[in-house]
Amino acid sequence: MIEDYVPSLSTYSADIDFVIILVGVLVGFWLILAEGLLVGFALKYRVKDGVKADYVTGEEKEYTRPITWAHSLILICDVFIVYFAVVIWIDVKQELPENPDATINIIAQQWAWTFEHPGPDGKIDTEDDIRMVDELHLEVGKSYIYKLSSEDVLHSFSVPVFRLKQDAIPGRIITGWFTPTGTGAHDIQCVEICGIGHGMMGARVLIEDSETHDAWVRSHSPPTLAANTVPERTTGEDR
Ligand SMILES: [Cu+2]
Repeated sequence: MIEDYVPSLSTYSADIDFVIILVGVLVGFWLILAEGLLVGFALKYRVKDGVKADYVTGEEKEYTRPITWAHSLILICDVFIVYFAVVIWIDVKQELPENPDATINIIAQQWAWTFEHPGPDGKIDTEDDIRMVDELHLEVGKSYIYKLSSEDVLHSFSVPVFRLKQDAIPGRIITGWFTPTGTGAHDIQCVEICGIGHGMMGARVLIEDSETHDAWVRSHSPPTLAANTVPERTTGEDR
């Protein structure tokens, strides 16, 4: 339903959609019922010639019973919502993959995103890291841990196709995860008002198959390392 508008491209995006639809259906049902009764009663008991209005305190059993029944049923709906919300929250926000395939650093600042990807060695925080501004490159099917930080003010890292939203807080490094399940180029947004340029703080996530991703890593590895793979030059050319 929701994926017709925004593709669902992470292992947990369908779960988030499920909770959104669950809340929408349950709340929608009670909204329509309550508004229907309100309008129905307003019409049924509208002013009539010769009929004096009654004053009802609503404290009598016959009046409190239907309210108690409706109240209890709504509380049961709440239990369902809270149960699914907590289970999914734990999966998305509390637990991390045990053996992630890669770690990336995400640095927010007014008004751009810097993404640090592992270079050819596959490890982050090493010399061959690939730094990109407003461009996040991922490989489909790989599990990623991200370390999110902010250089200045509050920002919020949002990837709609992953159904992921996480605040970036200055002075803190926030760890989270995702596993992309489909390829393509999609939006990244900042969803926390962070200054005059907030609206321009968009970026792209490029989810690639392994061949394309490997080629991208190779083409962005630092020149010193790339030189190691090139046959040695003769001394004549060096001069
Ligand atoms: Cu921002």
